Amino acid sequence: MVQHIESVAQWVQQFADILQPERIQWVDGSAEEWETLTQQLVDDGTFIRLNPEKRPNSFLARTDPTDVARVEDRTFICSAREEDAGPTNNWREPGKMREELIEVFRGAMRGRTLYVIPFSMGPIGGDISQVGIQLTDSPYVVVSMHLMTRVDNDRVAEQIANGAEWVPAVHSVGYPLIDENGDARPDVPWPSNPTKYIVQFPETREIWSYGSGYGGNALLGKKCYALRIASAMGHDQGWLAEHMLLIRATSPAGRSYHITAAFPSACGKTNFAMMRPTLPGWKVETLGDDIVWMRPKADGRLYAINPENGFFGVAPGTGVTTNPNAIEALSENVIFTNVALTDDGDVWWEGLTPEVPEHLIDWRGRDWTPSSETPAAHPNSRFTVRADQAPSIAPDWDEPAGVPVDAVLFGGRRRTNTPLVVEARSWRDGVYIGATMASEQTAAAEGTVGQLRRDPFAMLPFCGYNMADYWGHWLEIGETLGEGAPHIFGVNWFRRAADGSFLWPGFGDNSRVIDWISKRLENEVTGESSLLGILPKHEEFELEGTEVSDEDWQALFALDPEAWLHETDDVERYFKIFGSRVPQPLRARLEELQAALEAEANR
Ligand code: GTP
Ligand code: SPV
Ligand code: MN
Repeated sequence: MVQHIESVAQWVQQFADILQPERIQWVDGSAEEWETLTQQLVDDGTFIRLNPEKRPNSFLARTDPTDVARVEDRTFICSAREEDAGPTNNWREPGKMREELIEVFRGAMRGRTLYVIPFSMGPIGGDISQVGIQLTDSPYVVVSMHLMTRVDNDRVAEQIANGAEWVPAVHSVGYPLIDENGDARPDVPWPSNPTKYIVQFPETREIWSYGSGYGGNALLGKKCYALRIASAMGHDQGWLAEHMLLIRATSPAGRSYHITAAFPSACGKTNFAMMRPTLPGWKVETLGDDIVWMRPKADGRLYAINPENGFFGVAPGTGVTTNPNAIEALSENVIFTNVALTDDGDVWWEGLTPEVPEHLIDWRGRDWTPSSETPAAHPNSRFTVRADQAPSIAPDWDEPAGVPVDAVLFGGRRRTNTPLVVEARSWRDGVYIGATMASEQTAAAEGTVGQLRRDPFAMLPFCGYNMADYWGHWLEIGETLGEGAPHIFGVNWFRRAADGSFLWPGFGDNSRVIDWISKRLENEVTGESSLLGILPKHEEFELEGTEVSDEDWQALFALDPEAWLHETDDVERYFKIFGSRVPQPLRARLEELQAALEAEANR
């Protein structure tokens, strides 16, 4: 048991002295623990138990309306030197931040239970897996961690006893029930604090989170560990931690391809990962929907695992037509957060069904009818469910060895400019596509929805060190892999026609893009050379069964050199903020592209 491991026991005691909880509970991940804690959450008003006839063992939580998404401006990377965090991260001097946080944490758990959660990211003991221990005062976090990670006291203890490095992660919602004078105050359904801190110490591999109970702010195995801390570990140790989905696509000929794809938050990872292909004969199996860890292995290939155990998916837009696999996965044992409640005790959100219920209780607990002016579910409302409940899950999805990656996709939400699909001519060009990705902002984080921002590798909020060094790390991994490296593609499902409609049907029809990619991997088609890379020829691409017209096809790939020169100017400005740390090969690619675009514009 982890409580018998000296280093763990000492660390827990050290924080218990600061946090001053009423009691300590060592979490074991058992079914009984789930039963007890979910019932306690119901009794305390945090959870509403959904109608068991409709959705057994499932719950709805409504958060405080000020605690609904990741808080990027309160996310800090505390490396010893500011330049190692880089210009895209909020940096704080580690010593100062530690002092500040200890004061913030002092007494933060008065009157509450401190839960100690031993967990593994990835199958316990796997050679790409890693363990951690999270402290939290939120039972909502404990039961969410049950679904999202492998919580197991004995087996994690065994790993640590055998010498595994473990990441300490401290979390408090920052709502003590007893103040410093000893006076009690009542609890609320969603305790949180207006002041928030999401803090990573990448060099000492520590996570300290305060003030939020929501998603990536509070489930510390996810973005904080599996991306921010793990990306720094990967940089030091020669592997990659990425904001990517992972699938196996099998062609009508029975050939399988492992594909990862980095899309920014709320840009289609979960949907792509659970796709039902519309193209006859194709099969897609889900391995992961948000994060992958990848390591080059002795055979010269890049192997990937999904370090998570569940899906924390965007609810709105998830429906029977768009993502039937997700809908089936959600039939039982689900935690829903900030969706609407139906009159018969079930859940609803925009896009779940074509018909809109006559009456609902919205995510804030208010009566809602179709004439209401606000959405019934929060745009960043989510479901939390175990991965193995998806009918599309690959039978070997939790094999510790991982799968060899054939193709890596980079894509954002772009109304203009970016083509449906383009293949990079080389690893370098692929890294350039990843490094210069941009996307229109979504509701997944605080900020202005719709605003275009650079989001390199979909890692802008998640890279635990200097982004330019991260690009360099990708270039080095490419060198290590050589011939065995996956092919890299840029994709964009979100290009719009002049009338504002999507040019591409998306969802299951994205299998058509996979089909073309597979033909490129097999060298069955040549594609067509363009300034940006290799584009599909019309006749190489399966469009039958879609309503994509010749005109739409042209528009999906239209390349306006003037608009692209604006794009490369913007990249030039963006690279400048990283100074001399931008790897030379990426500068060279930018210059090449600029020269080619200028020549094209002057033709
Ligand atoms: P995070 O979990 O926040 O990282 O998001 P995600 O990348 O998993 O995005 P998700 O699959 O949940 O999709 C987000 C939104 O994009 C949903 O509203 C989807 O309906 C929409 N979406 C997903 N795929 C497509 C697509 O191919 N075309 C279009 N037009 N919309 C899509
Ligand atoms: C994202 O924003 O990319 C998410 C949600 O997956 S959260 O876990 O809250 O970061
Ligand atoms: Mn997702």
